[in-house]
Amino acid sequence: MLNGALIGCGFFAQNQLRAWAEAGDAGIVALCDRDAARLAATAARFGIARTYDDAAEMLARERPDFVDIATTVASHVPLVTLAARAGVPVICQKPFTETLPEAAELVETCRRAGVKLMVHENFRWQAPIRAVRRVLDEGEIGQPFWARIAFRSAYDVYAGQPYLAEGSRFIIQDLGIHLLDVARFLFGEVTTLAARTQRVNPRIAGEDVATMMLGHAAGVTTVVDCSYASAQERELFPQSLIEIDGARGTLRLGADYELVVHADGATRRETVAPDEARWGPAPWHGIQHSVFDIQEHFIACLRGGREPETSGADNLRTLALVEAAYLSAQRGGAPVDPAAL
Ligand code: NAD
Ligand code: 89Y
Repeated sequence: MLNGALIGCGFFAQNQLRAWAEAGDAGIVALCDRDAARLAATAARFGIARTYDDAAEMLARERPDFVDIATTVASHVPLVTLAARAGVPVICQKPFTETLPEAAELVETCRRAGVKLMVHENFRWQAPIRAVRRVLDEGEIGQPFWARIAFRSAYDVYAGQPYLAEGSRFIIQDLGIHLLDVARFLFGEVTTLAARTQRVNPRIAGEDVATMMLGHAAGVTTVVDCSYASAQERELFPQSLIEIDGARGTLRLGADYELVVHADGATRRETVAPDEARWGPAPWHGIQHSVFDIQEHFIACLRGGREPETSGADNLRTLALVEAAYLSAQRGGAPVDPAAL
């Protein structure tokens, strides 16, 4: 059994703790939060007796097998550094850091300390995204040449995560980051990115709409578009809709996780929905199971001495896409080479 410690008992940590509670051979034995009320409520909810208001003290006393950092981005640099110094393997929530140089430095700090580092970049672990990847890997629609990854919603994310309304950067750093990572997961590295951003909701500080066009080294063109200002007849949060055109046919991941593959003149349909009974309550079941899966993956990597898919080093390339998007938007949509950042 691997004993973990978790820092940050806020909104999303509840999903992580639910998944840890179901894990076979790993669990959380100590919690830390600076907010006494949140700490106490979370400890009671998950029956975790050992609690701390100071992360350094927790790591020194508990000497855990890993630490799960579930705080918001501003605290990631000091907390990951702390874990690296203590020699404790780390999972850190996205966005990993606010800037690319900070992220590169943290990756290097962990490498020098010999500490495994995974960024909790979970969207690529969603069942429908894995199903899409399988269709591509099996060559069902042939060589893809064009794709769209869309996330358009008016779900009130500010209710659960009020800080999202406050930062000068919003949707690309918070949500677009997942879609950009999915684009990398499906089609490989990106050599050019052009973006345009908009703010529709006047009560928030950052952008709530972003439209990005990616050129992949493998030749695919991907449109990644996201919005939290799009009220539709049916609210589909947190579903990502995907369209892929390939040399032999097309793939469509539509509403309610319906996957339609049309190839060589024949069409097949499949529902690739996560199991609501197991992962509910809706609509968060769409994300909850991916939290379980990415945590299982981390434990398997710890035990097997493997690099996680979304290691710190891997995540630098997703963060570079985020930076490229903001830079391109600032330059009026001019294309940016993420590798040059
Ligand atoms: P939150 O503000 O609700 O919770 C963060 C908690 O961390 C707070 O309770 C705060 O007191 C605590 N904290 C901050 N710094 C600390 C420190 N140094 N020591 C101890 N405790 C500290 O935030 P949230 O909404 O839970 O978001 C956390 C992270 O999860 C964010 O980075 C967010 O982007 C990410 N998130 C990811 C997903 C996903 O699907 N992967 C979904 C939602 C949120
Ligand atoms: O914080 C975001 C995330 O990572 O997934 C959805 C979210 O909770 C709101 O955009």
